[in-house]
Amino acid sequence: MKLYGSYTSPFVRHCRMVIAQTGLTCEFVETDAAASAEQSPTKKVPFLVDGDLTLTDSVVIIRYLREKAGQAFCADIMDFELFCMVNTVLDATVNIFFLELQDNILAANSQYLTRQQGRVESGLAYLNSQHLTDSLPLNEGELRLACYLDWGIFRNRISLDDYPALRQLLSLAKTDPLFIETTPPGHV
Ligand SMILES: N[C@@H](CCC(=O)N[C@@H](CS)C(=O)NCC(=O)O)C(=O)O
Repeated sequence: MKLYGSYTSPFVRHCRMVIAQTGLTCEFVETDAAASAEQSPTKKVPFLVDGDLTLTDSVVIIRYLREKAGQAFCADIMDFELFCMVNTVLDATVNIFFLELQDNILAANSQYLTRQQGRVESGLAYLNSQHLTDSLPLNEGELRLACYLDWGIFRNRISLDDYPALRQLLSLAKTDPLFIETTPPGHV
């Protein structure tokens, strides 16, 4: 089994966390944008290849890995709701990030990106108001959230100054040896 991705991607990090948690054997193949454009129809990372099977999205990859290890994936509907909500906010943040990085388009100059930025802000405020665990292990939605927050801070896309519950969740995640082990190079 091979997981293709970059060390910095929060989507890939979540998959790497699940591989570490489940103890499954999976080779990590570092893959840049040019390689993913050639090798995946979605032109994104992560993607996973297991024999004849190719999976092209972190959600299906995580479900596949959990089930292969005999674990449930988001059995609780509110865990799945949190997971999906984080995905929406994460996608919006990644969208803003790439448009600025690659095309120098700023949210201030784009009506749609302004809407995306608003989505990030209202999403973070809502997530901060949710009941989040104060002890390990994190559930799938909380793990998704921790991967997002750590990436968003590293990329200077978000600030948690106004969000104590999100700060607390990220601090808790950082006490997990596997979360530390999957920290992208360059993160502090
Ligand atoms: N829905 C996808 C999103 C993956 C994604 O957005 N990956 C980013 C890296 S963080 C990517 O490959 N972007 C390349 C592009 O948009 O061209 C998943 O959950 O796997």
